[in-house]
Amino acid sequence: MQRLLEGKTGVILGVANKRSIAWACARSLSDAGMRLVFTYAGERLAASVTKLAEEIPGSLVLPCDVTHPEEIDALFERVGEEFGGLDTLVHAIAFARREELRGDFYHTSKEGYMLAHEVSAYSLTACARRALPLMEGREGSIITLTYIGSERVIPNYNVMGIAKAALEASVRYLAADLGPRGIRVNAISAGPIRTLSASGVKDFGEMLDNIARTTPLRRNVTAQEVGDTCLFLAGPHSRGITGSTIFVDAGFHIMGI
Ligand code: NAD
Ligand code: 0WE
Repeated sequence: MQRLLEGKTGVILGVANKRSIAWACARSLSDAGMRLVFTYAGERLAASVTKLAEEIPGSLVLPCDVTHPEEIDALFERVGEEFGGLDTLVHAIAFARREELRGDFYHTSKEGYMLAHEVSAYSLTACARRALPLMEGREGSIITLTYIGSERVIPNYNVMGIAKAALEASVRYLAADLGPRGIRVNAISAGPIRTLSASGVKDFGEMLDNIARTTPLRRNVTAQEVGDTCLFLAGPHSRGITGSTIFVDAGFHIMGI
């Protein structure tokens, strides 16, 4: 492995356990030499994230629930104090209330709609704003995770699809704002992967089986494949790419039927 990211620093939001897509991103970035800061949302996750981070030498673990703006402030303040700058921000978080992810979309409550957007879409902009002074002039890269439910109707994805559409549009507006300051902003649209967020999703197993039968690659994607695309987007090989949504979905998005 080429140590392409030696001397670089990254912040990763969204590790809950070892199946998290954020964890696969962390592995890929760390293998390339990047020093990492992990965050956890709520004390309930502090111990498990701290334990996982022990596998990544030199990493730091800090709290950050994105519904608490003062925690986002404190995170980037601390990163500035510890490292004096930042090269990569990986945003791999999403949340909607369970009851909003089943049945008809039109039942979505105002509170459920707002919460899904706050955590899953607005938080990217909230983090980017605080990261900006640390990332300026360092060929920085911001990476977020999205899903095709933003552009096609996926049964039960509901309000999360609307939030992902807002997230992808945010990527484009942020890319336009931050490009002149040398910061790129992109999204990875991943195919379905069994993670904590996917557990309990109705008919998830059926969805995976259907994809394995119909995608061009005749299989599902792995978190590691998403992690390696994150490595590509963080590093110099993607230096000409910003504002894009890159599909890591075994080709699912090109199919008509
Ligand atoms: P995951 O459950 O491992 O990760 C979701 C993370 O969001 C958790 O770490 C959780 O702590 C965090 N989070 C929730 N509320 C938060 C808050 N208020 N503040 C801070 N963090 C909060 O699941 P995952 O599948 O790895 O999800 C990561 C990202 O990948 C999400 O954006 C998800 O939409 C996206 N994604 C997942 C799939 C899939 O099939 N698993 C496919 C495409 C995209
Ligand atoms: O973005 C996601 C997961 C989003 C998610 C999942 C949950 C389940 C548990 C957000 N919030 C919650 N809240 C909970 O309480 N994915 C892309 C994975 C996913 O979720 C689906 C999917 C797929 C794929 C939900 C319905 C249909 C398909």
